[in-house]
Amino acid sequence: MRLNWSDVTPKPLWLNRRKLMVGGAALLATPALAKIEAAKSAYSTDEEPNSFGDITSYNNFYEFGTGKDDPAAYAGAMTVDPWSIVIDGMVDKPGTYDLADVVKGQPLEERIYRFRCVEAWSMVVPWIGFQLSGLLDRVGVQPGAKFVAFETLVRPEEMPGVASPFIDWPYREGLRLDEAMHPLTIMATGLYGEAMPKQNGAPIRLVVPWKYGFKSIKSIVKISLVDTMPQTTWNMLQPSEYGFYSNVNPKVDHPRWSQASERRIGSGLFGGRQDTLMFNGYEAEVASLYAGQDLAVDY
Ligand SMILES: Nc1nc2c(c(=O)[nH]1)N[C@H]1C(S)=C(S)[C@@H](COP(=O)(O)O)O[C@H]1N2
Ligand SMILES: [Mo]
Repeated sequence: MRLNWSDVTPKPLWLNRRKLMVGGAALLATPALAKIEAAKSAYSTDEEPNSFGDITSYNNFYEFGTGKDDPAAYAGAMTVDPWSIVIDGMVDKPGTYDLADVVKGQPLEERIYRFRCVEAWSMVVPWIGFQLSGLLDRVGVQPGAKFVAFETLVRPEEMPGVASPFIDWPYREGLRLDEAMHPLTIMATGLYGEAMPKQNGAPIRLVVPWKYGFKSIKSIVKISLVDTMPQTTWNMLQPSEYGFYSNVNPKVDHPRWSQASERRIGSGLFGGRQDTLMFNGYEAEVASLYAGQDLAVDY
């Protein structure tokens, strides 16, 4: 069944979003996005999605600056067409793939996921995407591959933030192969039924809903299948605070703050603090991946 985003979004939100668009702020940040049709996924939470305005105006995308409003202000300069992704390492079909070729044949779904930042705020986002496993199956993962490494675009002339050397660009992230193959792990190409806004990681980004938000790397240009644990940006910056796994875990505090609760972004109806759930509420689906691991050691 083919659904439009307005069919799968609760009406009050849809109206609210119309108002925001008419109001101008969201419109300025996200001009002329292409509509994407996608079926609603059974993996969706039934929690209320945040507004399009919240999702596109409160962002972390350090390539455009460290302020929450920097991505909405500056990501518009990023060219996302043409876009290609290098897929290399231990794969049967390595190469430089055009974005259209990466997406080709992958069933797009709307996945309404909880999304939890390590800074103890959260949102609910109606992503559009496909399972990373579908792409990995297509390029053929070779025996011996144990991890997947990802890199973001670095284009200084379009990204004012990369002039700051505090991050060793490109932004990088990684997953263990079983995490990458998990059906909850998606490559997202849009949200709210439209092509991905640039501040959210256009044209394609990772979304791993049971991990802290920084694992969900944006604007991906390289995917490598490797046999050793890859370096990741936040682990390189501060290994005592950010481990490779970075599973949402209310029982393992960040050294400088508690992870027991979170602030749901948004005002009025959707605002407020709530307890953080183990694996961000996806415990039933993913806990078995970590059987036998001490999550205080593998944080
Ligand atoms: N390339 C890149 N990807 C990134 C980041 C970044 O700075 N650069 N920030 C991460 C962090 S800390 C979070 S919380 C999420 C934010 O995603 P959102 O802006 O779509 O909510 O993106 C993640 N992916
Ligand atoms: Mo984050």
